[in-house]
Amino acid sequence: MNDLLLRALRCEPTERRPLWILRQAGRFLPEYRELRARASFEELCASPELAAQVTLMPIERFALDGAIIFADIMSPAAALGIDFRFDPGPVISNPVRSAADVRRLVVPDDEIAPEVHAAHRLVRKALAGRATQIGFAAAPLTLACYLVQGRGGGDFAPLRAFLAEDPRAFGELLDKLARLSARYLAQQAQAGAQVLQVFDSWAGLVSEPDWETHVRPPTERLLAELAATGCPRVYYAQGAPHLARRHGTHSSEALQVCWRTDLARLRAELGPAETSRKALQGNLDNAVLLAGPDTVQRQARALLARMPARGHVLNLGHGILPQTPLESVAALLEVVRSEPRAA
Ligand code: 1CP
Repeated sequence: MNDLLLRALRCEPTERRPLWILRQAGRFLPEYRELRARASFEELCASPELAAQVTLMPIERFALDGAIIFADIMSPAAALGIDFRFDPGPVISNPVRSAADVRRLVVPDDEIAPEVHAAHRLVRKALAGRATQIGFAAAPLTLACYLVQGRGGGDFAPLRAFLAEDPRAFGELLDKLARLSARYLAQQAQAGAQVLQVFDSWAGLVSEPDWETHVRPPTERLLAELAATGCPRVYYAQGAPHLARRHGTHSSEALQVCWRTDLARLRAELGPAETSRKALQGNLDNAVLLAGPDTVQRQARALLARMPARGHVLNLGHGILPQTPLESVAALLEVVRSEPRAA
């Protein structure tokens, strides 16, 4: 059984560093593109069999140490009564713009996005312990970005305006989204997820004081609620180096940051894995993989040389780009497999 990722996230010793890749179950894989030529993204997500098949694609090809379930951060939003489609990112037809809109959102008690849990059950069987299974959901702030602006792009000015104008309604929105994600992630754990990752892709939009006052409390409530699952919790913050140390104070077992943060310095600031019990995941620049296998190996070896192995999971700083050559991923694998030291 491969439990490297689980052990590394708990800051236990491992024979080598685990590796998995943000957005590994997607468009950089020719087999995914082939499937997408025959079925829409929505169709893949709606079918537990197809979603399970895509989840396993990067494992079959590269034997990575983590298998992230194929779904989207929008998957649980339908349960709130949010109406959306993908083009190619989420486009919401009824964005949340007022206190009245927030009040109308009801977090359901029953199963949220049952198709995702069905996919987890299929993956758990098919994986047979070859990799650790990862469930995920959006952090409250990141889901709110899409719900308020109605789509991705720019720096989510409508969201920041909403926070400035009506902090109480904004707080209510984040609170509901935290409860939605907490329930949805606990259900994923029941269905087979062994690690729970919370994606805060737009964590860097807010200032330090706004984070402290308006964002940290609901995000921490979500993470704290998940402690009962027994799964290691990973909080991922993209584009937020000004908040990295504060993100280190969350109760999650692990923190993943983007390439802008010096991971080794963050490790020094948080303290060694052995005492801080905070694992770090990341944070190779996803663009490095476009430069080909030699550059990948040079950059990855440099990161490994600076970053103590204990409690480190090698990953990218942001999602793998669709045009990434397969040879770059193979080169990255070779780096972790040939590292001489154990943690
Ligand atoms: O095939 C296609 O055309 C659809 C593209 C696609 C895919 C493959 C979307 C639309 N979502 C996904 C799957 C997805 N999304 C996964 C599955 C596992 C995997 O790819 O390995 C995951 C983990 C996500 C997470 C996600 N979706 C995030 C957080 C991670 C990150 O990259 O920061 C975000 C912000 C989204 C929103 C989203 N969904 C899809 C797109 C293109 C986007 C980005 C939209 C934007 O520009 O803001």
